[in-house]
Amino acid sequence: MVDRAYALFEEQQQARGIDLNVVKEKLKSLKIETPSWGYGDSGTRFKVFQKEGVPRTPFEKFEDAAQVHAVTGLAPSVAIHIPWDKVEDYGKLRSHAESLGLSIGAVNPNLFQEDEYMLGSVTNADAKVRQKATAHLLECVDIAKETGSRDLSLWFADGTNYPGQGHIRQRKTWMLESLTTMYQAMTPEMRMLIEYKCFEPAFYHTDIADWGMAYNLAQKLGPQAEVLVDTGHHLQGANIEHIVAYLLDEKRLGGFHFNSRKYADDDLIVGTVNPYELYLIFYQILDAARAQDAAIRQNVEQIAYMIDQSHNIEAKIPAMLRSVLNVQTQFAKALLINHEEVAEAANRNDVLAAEHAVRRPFEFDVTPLLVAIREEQGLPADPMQAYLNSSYGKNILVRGKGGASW
Ligand code: PSV
Ligand code: MN
Ligand code: MN
Repeated sequence: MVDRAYALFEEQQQARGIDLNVVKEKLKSLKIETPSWGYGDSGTRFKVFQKEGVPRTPFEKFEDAAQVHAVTGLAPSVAIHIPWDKVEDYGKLRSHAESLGLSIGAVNPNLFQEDEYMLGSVTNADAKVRQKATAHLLECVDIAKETGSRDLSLWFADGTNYPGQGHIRQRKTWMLESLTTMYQAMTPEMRMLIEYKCFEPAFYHTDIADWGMAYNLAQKLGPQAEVLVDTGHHLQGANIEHIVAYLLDEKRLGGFHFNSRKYADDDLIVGTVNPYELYLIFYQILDAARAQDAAIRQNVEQIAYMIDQSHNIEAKIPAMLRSVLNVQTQFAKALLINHEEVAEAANRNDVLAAEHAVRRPFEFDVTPLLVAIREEQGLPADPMQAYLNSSYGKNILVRGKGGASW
């Protein structure tokens, strides 16, 4: 039986020229990777809070991640962070993930938690430190081979706090040298996703501070290097959707680290602070999906949608559920944009009509649509409630406190 709310919704969308069957197919294909570190203990620089029931091992992180996928159908892969998720046998971790219906996603090297890296990793003035850092990048390529991961996500804390502390141009050369060594070790299927961040932990200069620097490195390295946009890594007021459109036009958008921010790299649940920004990012992606240039359309197909958050005060599995559901909601809304309507208004220079055509779908309640696709996929209509009704959250309390932390 077609639900009344859905029937009304369908009628409303049909009248706007939107085919809900197309929308539903696109919605069902959305996949969002969750990060292993989002399931572990975390905090701010003031304190890492220890929560009861937090996974004690990488294996348990995958068990928690499987809960998120089971009720949403949205999160079939999990990014790992090395050495936080270091295990003796990555084949075993891979089998464990697969037994849970998951795969291992992006491999994230960690070059910021050892004392030796205080003044930089691949850009350190000490050649021994640079070599050690590069060796870790190569180790991560080997791990990706074992885990079957396509993507290597690189974020560097490298930077300086004071003018003169490091030679900026020299460090730029060292960065490229190290990344070139890593790039050459990758298999043809692999991708290097280069993340940028405007500041923190370094406050004077950061070696890869913005998308332009990441893009420049990617261009020099080759077609398997692309830019990773972390939504929390921009200065106030930056137009992230513009960056997204620009990188797509250059066919260099590797993926996203979704999260919300109010001030800096807050790592809050995506879609909680500025859902319209997320919606407008999807608007640009869906517009690029209609591009004449097949290479742009292909870039859209290859985008890795990933969450990068730390859940400090909130329950971790529900936080991850909220995150992937928020992304799904904004994607659903963006799928209701009538691109011809926008283009037509823009071409006759009707500013308000064009803005209206973009904004209007954001204002629709897409619940009937989401409930319909979940029903068609055999998923619970309300995934959050389904998880909360399950005993999983209570059962994991036997793990006690003192689980994995970043
Ligand atoms: C640090 O800023 C950070 O949040 C980056 O966004 C990385 O992607 C993440 O940590 C994991 O290393
Ligand atoms: Mn990130
Ligand atoms: Mn970050």
